[in-house]
Amino acid sequence: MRYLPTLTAMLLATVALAGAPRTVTLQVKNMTCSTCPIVVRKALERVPGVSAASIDFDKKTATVTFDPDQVKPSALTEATTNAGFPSSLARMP
Ligand SMILES: [Cu+2]
Repeated sequence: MRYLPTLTAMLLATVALAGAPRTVTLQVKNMTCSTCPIVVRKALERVPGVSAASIDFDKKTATVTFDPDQVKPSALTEATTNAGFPSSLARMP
C-alpha cells in the first residue's frame, strides 16, 4: 500500500493534462521481489509520453497511462524488456 500516495498524485497529474491519455495493462515477467516493481515502474516512467505507471506485484501487471500521440504500446513492452522484465500487452481498453 505504500505506492498509494504516489499513484494518487500521478493520477491527479494525468487529469490535469490536456489530451486523451490511454491506459494499457502489461503482463510483466521476472518480478521476484518487492524491489522489482520499482525498477519496472521507473523504466516505464522514463518513456517520453508516459504519465503514470503502477505495478501490481501480486498480479504481475503494470498499468500504464500514456499519450497515444507520443507512445506506442510496443515501446512500453520494449522498455520493461530492456530493464530485464519482458512484458506483453494484457488488456487494451
Ligand atoms: Cu526484485
